[in-house]
Amino acid sequence: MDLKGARTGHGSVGLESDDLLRMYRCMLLARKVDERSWILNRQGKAAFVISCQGQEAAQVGTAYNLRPGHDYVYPYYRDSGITLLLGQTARGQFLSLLGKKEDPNSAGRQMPGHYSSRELNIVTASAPVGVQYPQATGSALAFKMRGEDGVVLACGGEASTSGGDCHEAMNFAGIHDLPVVFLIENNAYAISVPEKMQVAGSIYKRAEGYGFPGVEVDGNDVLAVYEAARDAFERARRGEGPTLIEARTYRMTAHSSDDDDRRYREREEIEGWRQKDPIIRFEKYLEEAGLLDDESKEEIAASIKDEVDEASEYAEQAPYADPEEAVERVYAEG
Ligand SMILES: Cc1ncc(C[n+]2csc(CCOP(=O)(O)OP(=O)(O)O)c2C)c(N)n1
Ligand SMILES: [Mg+2]
Repeated sequence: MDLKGARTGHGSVGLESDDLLRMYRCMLLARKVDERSWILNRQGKAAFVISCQGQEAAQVGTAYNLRPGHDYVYPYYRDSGITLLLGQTARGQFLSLLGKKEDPNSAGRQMPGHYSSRELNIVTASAPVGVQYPQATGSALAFKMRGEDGVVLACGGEASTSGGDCHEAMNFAGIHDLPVVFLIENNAYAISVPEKMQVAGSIYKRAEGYGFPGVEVDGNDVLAVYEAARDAFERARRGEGPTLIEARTYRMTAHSSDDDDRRYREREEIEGWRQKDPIIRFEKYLEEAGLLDDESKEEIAASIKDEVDEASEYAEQAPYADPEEAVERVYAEG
C-alpha cells in the first residue's frame, strides 16, 4: 500500500513544537477519557460506551486545521478527539456519558457520542449512519452562497460510505465545488463486518468519479493526517471544492460496550495494530525530536489524570434533569 504517510518532519508541514505538544495532549486526553468511560460502564454507572481508541491521530490531525466556532463540523460518534480539540471538555464528555442535566451536547437526551455545540459549530449527529454527509454539504453550500470563507468537515466510518446519502452528498459537492472535506476514518470494521465485506473497491478512489481529489493517508500518523487535511482545507478555502480523505486506521476496542468482538476477530490482529498505536507512535516521534522526555511525559500524564479524575467525579455527582424537562427542547416552542 502506497500511503501518503512518509514523515516530512513537523517543520516542513508548518507546525511548531507547541502545536505538536498540544496535539499529543489532546490525543492522550481523548484516550484517557475513553478508558475511564469503559470503567464507568463496567461499574454499572454508564449505560453505553462507543470508543475513539485507535482513531485519535486521524481525528486530531484533521481538526487541527479548523477554526473553532467559524468552520462547521459534522462529527460522528467516535470523534471525541475532534470535539476535545475544538474546545469541548472532559467534564462535558462525562456529563454526556452519564446523561446528566448539564450534558453540553443535548442535556442528557442523546446517546453518548452525539456531540453538539452551537458555540463551536459542532452539529449533532442523527442515529442513522451517514445522514451527516448531505447536511454537511448543505452547510458548505450556505457558506458558498453567502460568500463566506468557512469550510465544513464531515466525518464517518468506512461503512457510512455504503449508503446513498454519501453518494448524493459527494456528487452534489463535486458539481458545485463546495468547501467541504469528507474524512472517512476507515477502522476496518462496521460492528462485526470486515471492510472487505463492506467496501467494494476503494473509498478514496471514488472521489475521482465525483471530480475532486481523493487521498489515502496513514490514519495512525498524526502529522501525515494533518498535512493531508491542511491541503484539503486550503483547497476548500480557495474555492476549489471538496476533498475526500480516507484515513486508514483500526478500531482498538469492540464496536461498543454492548459488543463482544471475540466472536468475529482474532486477538492477534488487535495485538498487531496495538504495535501501531497512534499515540505511542507520536510519543516516539516527539522523543526523537527532543520534544518529550520521561519527565515531561509524566507531567502531561499526571495533569491528564487529574483532569479526568476531576471531570468524572464532577459528572458522577451532577444531577439528572427533572422528569418534567424531558419534553422541553425537543420540539420548537409554538
Ligand atoms: C442506517 C443505519 N444502519 C445501521 C445502523 C447500525 N449501525 C450503527 S454503527 C454501525 C457501523 C458503522 O460502521 P462504520 O461506518 O465503519 O463506523 P465505525 O463504527 O466502524 O466507526 C452500524 C451498522 C445505523 N445506525 N444506521
Ligand atoms: Mg468502521
